[in-house]
Amino acid sequence: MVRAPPGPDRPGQVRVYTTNPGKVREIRALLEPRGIRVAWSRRRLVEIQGDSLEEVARSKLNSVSPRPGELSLVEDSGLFIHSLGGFPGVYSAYAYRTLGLAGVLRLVRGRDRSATFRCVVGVRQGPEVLLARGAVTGSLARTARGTLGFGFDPIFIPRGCSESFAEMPADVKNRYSHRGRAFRALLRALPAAFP
Ligand code: ITT
Repeated sequence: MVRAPPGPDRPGQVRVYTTNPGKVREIRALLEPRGIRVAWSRRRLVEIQGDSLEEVARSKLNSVSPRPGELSLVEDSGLFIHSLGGFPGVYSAYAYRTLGLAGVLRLVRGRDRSATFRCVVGVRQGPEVLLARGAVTGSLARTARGTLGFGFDPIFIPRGCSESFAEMPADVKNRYSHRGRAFRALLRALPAAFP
């Protein structure tokens, strides 16, 4: 395939701002096979405690200074447990740090175990901001399973699968995951940047 040279509509690379190396592994597996270079800034961006993933993604993007020839990218994700009214949701990082997997599993003991992972990915190109969303519904395992992935992966089993996300390599997880879906939506919405 002949690609147009980098320009205002077609940046040379994407720069991902995240502290989470697991996200970067998955984002590379999504973008690099399409010939998109992924640079990583492991910086904690100013992150508001917002009411929605969209609000948090926007606030992260607002604290990024775009570099010429690059598309700045952030994402915000969370696990929404249906029987807990969507908790931990936007508090997922806090719940993961303080309760851990065992603590979250204790919260759903005796309750319906269905849950949805949601991801909002945002890019900023000059003054423009574009958000794309992805979600996957599944159920919480009885015990943690698998060693791959990160975060809540060992306790989340996507609907229609028998394995947890932590039992899937990144490219397989991406086929089902909230992140895979959000990035595919982003690629569809940005045909000029990702021809
Ligand atoms: P950045 O904000 O720096 O990108 P983070 O890990 O804090 O990194 P989030 O706020 O998006 O990212 O994630 C909230 C929590 O949800 C955090 O504990 C993650 O480990 C977890 N999480 C996000 N995506 C996940 C996924 O695909 N699988 C398992 N856990 C995930």
